[in-house]
Amino acid sequence: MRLLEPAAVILVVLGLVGLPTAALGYESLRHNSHDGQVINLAGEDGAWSQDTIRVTQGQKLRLRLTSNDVVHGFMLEGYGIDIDEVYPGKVQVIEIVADKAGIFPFACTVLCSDDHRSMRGKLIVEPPGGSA
Ligand SMILES: [Cu+2]
Repeated sequence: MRLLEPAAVILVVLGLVGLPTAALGYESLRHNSHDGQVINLAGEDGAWSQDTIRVTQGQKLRLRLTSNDVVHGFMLEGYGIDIDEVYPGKVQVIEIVADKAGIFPFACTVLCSDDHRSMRGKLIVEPPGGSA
């Protein structure tokens, strides 16, 4: 019986320390890992920092949206993305799986400047081994 007490204490300590550590480690890994493409897209002076994004169908895509001047919005047709909170100095993260092949327009949705209407671009999702 006396031999089992230290073993029981060790098991309890391992449970108390190990489970939270494993849970926190998993959460950290989940937030930081991204095995797809990461695109930084900044709005400034009536334009996005890039107007064409190209991915392969099935690929994960993380868009990190920000503004270098005023509040912008972002809408991506075909993937149900429509946000109006792209603030200067802050990053809005959108993640999609580009599971539909084709050409999907994106645009600013907040009247931000005289050049607002030119804040357009396209997401090109190419099927594996082919072109959209
Ligand atoms: Cu705009």
